[in-house]
Amino acid sequence: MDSLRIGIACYPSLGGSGVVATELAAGLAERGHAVHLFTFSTPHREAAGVSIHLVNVFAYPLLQFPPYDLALASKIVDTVQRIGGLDILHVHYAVPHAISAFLAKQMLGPKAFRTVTTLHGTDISIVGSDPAYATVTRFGIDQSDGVTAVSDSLRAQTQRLFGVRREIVTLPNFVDLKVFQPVADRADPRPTLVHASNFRPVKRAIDVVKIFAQVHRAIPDARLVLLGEGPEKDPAMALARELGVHQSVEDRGAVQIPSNVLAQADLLLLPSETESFGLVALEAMACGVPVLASRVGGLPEVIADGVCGRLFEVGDVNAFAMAAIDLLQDPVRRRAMGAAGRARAESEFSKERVVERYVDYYRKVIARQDAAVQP
Ligand code: GMT
Repeated sequence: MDSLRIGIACYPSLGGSGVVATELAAGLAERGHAVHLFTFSTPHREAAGVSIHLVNVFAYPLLQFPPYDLALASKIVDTVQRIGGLDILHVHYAVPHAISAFLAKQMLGPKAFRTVTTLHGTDISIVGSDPAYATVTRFGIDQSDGVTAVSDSLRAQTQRLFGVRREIVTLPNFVDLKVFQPVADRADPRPTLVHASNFRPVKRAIDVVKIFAQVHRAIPDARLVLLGEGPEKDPAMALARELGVHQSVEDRGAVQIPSNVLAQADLLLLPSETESFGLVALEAMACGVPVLASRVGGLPEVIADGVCGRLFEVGDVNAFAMAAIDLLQDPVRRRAMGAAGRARAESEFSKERVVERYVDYYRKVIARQDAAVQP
């Protein structure tokens, strides 16, 4: 089948939507499509074979808030005119990318591409639904030729919060099963819990430390490894000191590809307040590591409760801690859960499978007439 010319716009962030967009770009390029990625700094994950177009925002003293969305739209139009066209522009995280895509499309007129917006989570649940952006986010969603969400839960939440009438297709996140794999040898034999996140309040890093403190009381050689950076890292470390467990907490900071650390763990803790998908849970499953997570958002669609991990109510620190202690003391059950997680990652969420689903979706959107909803 013909190869496509695909533009991808995303945040270059270390986790979440930035990783999904970059991995997708690389996967599409590997399949022979011409891929152009638009973002404001070099993405953290490597994107072999992808042309990267960095957006420069012009700052001027009058502009208290330099308009990134306009600079992005301009960059897309200039690039499309230079390279001779794109078939699809796929933007990740609705705010403000769906609006930049709309603007670029208007500017290009009949020569424009079709647009696809992927909703990732906080672009709907926190940022996009804030009164400051709600109206324009709804418009951006309606004006996209295709819209996908990373879980059924996020799809339903979008319909509920925005009263969106148009079709939203669930295309889940995915994992590179060759990069995220179980390992046979452990560098450190101590029972190891891992938490990886951007340490924003929504991740409840304080709960992570409270859970670990209970585990440490029952299993004194247990350790907690923290991956990532963010506003609640310092408060979490301060609590670890207060609870007397700081010497068993290892702060590894921001790690580009967390596969080595995840694969060396016994359990992943993800006690988030809300989570549309929880990419790191899938990455841990691919490494054969069971996940203890909150029963919220899209997490139950990723983690089969009792099969590849356990799910608990948000904030139920005791339940998380008891389950962690049980599993750390029951290697047979833990390994069975880890193997089930790997099997689920292989059957449902492999990079090959999901990248192909995106290509099929692009072709469907390109073939369709009048995809966007009229205002
Ligand atoms: O809000 C964040 O935590 C960041 C955000 C992102 O765009 O990087 O994460 C969201 O998208 C990820 C990729 O689709 C999902 O795995 C996360 O669950 C989601 N975060 C939330 O819903 C809180």
